[in-house]
Amino acid sequence: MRIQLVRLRDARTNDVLHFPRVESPALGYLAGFLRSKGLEAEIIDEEVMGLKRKQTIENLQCNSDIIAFTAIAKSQIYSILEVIKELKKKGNKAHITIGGQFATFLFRELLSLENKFDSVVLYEGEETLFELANALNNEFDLGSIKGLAFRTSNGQIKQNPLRPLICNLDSLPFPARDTLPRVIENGGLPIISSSRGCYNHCSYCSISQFYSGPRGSAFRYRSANNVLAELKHLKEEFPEIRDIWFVDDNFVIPGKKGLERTAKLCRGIKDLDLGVDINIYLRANQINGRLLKLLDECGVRSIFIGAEAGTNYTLQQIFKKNLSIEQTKRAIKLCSQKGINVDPGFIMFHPWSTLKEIESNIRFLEEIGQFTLYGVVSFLTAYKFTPIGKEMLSGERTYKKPLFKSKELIQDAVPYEIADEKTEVLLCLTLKAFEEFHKLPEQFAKLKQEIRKIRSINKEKAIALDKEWTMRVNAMNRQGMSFFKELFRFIKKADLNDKSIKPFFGQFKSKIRSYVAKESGEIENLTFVKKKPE
Ligand code: B12
Ligand code: SF4
Repeated sequence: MRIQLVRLRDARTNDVLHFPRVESPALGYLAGFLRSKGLEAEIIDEEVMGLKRKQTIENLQCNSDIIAFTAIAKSQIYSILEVIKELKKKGNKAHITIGGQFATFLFRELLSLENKFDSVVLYEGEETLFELANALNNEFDLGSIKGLAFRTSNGQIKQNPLRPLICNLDSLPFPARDTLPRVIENGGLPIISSSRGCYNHCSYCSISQFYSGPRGSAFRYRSANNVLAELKHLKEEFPEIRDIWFVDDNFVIPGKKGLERTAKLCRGIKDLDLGVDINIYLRANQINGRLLKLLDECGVRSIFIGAEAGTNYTLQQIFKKNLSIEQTKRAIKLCSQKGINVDPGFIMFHPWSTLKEIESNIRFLEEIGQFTLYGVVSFLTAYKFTPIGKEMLSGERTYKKPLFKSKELIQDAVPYEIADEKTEVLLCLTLKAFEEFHKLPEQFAKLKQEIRKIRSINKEKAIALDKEWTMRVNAMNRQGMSFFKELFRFIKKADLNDKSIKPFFGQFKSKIRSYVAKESGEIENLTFVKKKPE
């Protein structure tokens, strides 16, 4: 039984500075699990492996029994559909399945597409995919596989009972790292997943929905010893790694037992002396001086904190964040004092935004002094399967529907317009004006990858360049904010029927264009990435 596990290339996230190129932990875990059961599993990661679409299709035309796709975003689905179409045209007979958050929540929409997916693996995939392989091998009935939804031969969609969540994460084999050498070569970094799920219920987030679907604890974590063993193994196998990204939604676990585990893990990492910088996610309310000392000592250099809003009303009543902006401010201040970089996630616009609120958001971001362009130019995606999306769809929360219906094949989010007319205009103009600006984070992301690459060759040079990089990125973010404020001030005063909007916007865009051109040239001129003559 041969299974191919596939991630296709896709438009990257705008937050390229926060999200470097990485492996797919999902495929790593699935491959590790299947191999531990004696099955043949191959990972095909189009982006990491640098495959052209044609090559991916050729790779998939090799008589495997199952082709299994992963997807976390709608845009990936379109690529997947394109590939399946090609495979079917070539007479490929493999069973085609898909898994992951997106596929789980939208399994009916996916299975109702004609001649595309044979099945969808719902929620955690390891055991279900293994059982699917077993069933296909032995011609068992798919109806007996917990956690599977499938299309019958006459096109009916069947959903089997859900499979409970894996209760002991330590029982899983470590993820396969097939693609890590390429990721490192490209200046990316390895991912560690030391827990699954979350104990919070923020209204815009899919995580708590995903892990509260099946029976079992919605938040589980691996023991400190198990994580340390993986880290030790990883460093032995890949001594060149200099950074690690823990993708746990909350690196610090609450409660007495959780905090003990966190402390044990941090001390263990310190003792391993890995010589790596660590990036983590934390909630602001968990941060205190004692914890920061622990984190600092084990090498944590960057913390992503979901700040999300600049007013307590939005934070608590709309985003249901169970936090206050005062807690966020305090947490960020403590991190800065310790010299730990903070990346505050932020959602500038949402369906009920007003100009007054945008003004408070600007004030908040300027006060904390840490913001990213991605956060300044951001808006809520109200996924259908999140609490806020469900409330909008059920009418529990009223919102302004757009005039025109979307013709998209798959609708993963609730389309909306901001009810306040001026704020809607501000969002539209912001998105348009900043289209050009996004070129800079892309360039900076590439530069960061180059810096990572030279870290093992010339550490001192890499540190100096990293400083220069941080300075320039901060300057770019400040400039981005300054442009945003200029647009905000104009819209606040403007009469929307006034003819002056068009000329102002034309000038504004060309100002952004010249800034981007100048800055872009300067980044290019940072000579350390000079190419060798051919
Ligand atoms: C690492 C990460 C990334 C990485 C890599 C993602 C990847 N998988 O390739 C990068 C940086 C590229 C990324 C980008 C984005 N991400 Co992201 N990302 C994450 C993060 C932090 C961790 C994911 C992870 O590795 N988890 C650990 C693994 C083991 O779990 P898993 O992926 O869920 O996989 C399990 C199951 O889902 C299932 N499964 C998954 N795939 C498959 C496939 C098969 C065949 C089977 C059988 C099973 C299966 O089995 C796995 C093992 O049990 C999550 C948050 C989270 N905690 O999940 C967000 C998250 C997945 N990202 C999210 C989003 C929105 C994005 C972006 C769209 C952001 C943006 N606005 O641009 C982009 C999408 C870019 C793109 N088109 O690819 C959302 C997804 C929301 C949704 N659709 O439901 C999440 C949940 C964050 C959030 N709370 O909002 N992301
Ligand atoms: S946003 Fe973060 S804290 Fe909130 S539910 Fe999602 S993962 Fe948990």
